Amino acid sequence: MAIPVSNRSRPSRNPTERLNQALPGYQQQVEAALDRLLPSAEVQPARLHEAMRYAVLGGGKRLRPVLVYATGEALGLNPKHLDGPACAVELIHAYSLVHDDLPAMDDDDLRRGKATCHKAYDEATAILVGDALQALAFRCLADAPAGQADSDARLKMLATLGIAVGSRGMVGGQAMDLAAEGKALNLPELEDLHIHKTGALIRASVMLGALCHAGHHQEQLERLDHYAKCIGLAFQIHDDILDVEGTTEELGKTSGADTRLQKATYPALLGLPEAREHARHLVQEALTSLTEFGPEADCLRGIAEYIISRRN
Ligand code: GRG
Repeated sequence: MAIPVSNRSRPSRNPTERLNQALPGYQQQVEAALDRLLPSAEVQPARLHEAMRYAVLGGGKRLRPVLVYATGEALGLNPKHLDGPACAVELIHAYSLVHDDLPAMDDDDLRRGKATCHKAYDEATAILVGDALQALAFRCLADAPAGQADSDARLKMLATLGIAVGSRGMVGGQAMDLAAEGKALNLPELEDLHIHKTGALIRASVMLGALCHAGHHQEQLERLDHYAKCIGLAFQIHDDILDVEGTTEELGKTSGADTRLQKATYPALLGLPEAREHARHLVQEALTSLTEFGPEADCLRGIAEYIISRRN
């Protein structure tokens, strides 16, 4: 079945330009929505709410919410109505970073250019921050604006996110990562780990955006899903490269942490040039998945390019 696309069905000359044009607006939109959603630091328990706001607001690239808005844009939805899923994926992401930084996991002091949550507050508070952010993500997916989604679509979105971030998705990937420390993984094993740990939430971000469109159909979902799978893996490969090449100042987190923790990474396994080439190949595959979409998918195309050219 042919995918219905607008009659302007050609990408514009420069998807990066479209992304640069849209990015600040989408970042501000999700920041404002998160600010409204998170309980005020005046509300009891005040210290917990203050720490939740500390972990979420004022930092990060907001890649996952931007993917929700950009997918909506590709399907002709008004991004103004997508704050629910956009906030949900960012809240899950923020929770994963807070927990990942704990001494029991990666034990990091710096995140998004400032002290990690357990350093700024304490370990017990950081655990509770992660728990509460995760609960808030599902609540807001259930009742905040979500495009044209009816109750059935909402249920599908809740299930999609639940699967993506649970033991068969992100948390499972984290468990694989911890189990792999100090061990030599081969390429398929490393890929499997990252498809779960980092890729699952990126994939869910695109899927949630697509499920907000009442008229979506299967083939469209499959192409978007393949796009998301490819950019998710490319994102992680580039993250591994930045861990080797970037400075702590640029990254806003401790560079070289993967080497310190003896993690299996793409550069360690393939060498830097081949890791770079692998990421580029995945981005090309992601772009090919969008061939049937017109210029309305330029923001998604721009994101694919951005993922392997970013400096942090
Ligand atoms: C459930 C504890 C737990 C962890 C899940 C996502 C994850 C597994 C851990 C995060 C650790 C990490 C640094 C993974 C590498 C890829 C990644 C998710 C990087 C951070 O994402 P960015 O670059 O961060 O989008 P910003 O700060 O820009 O939002």
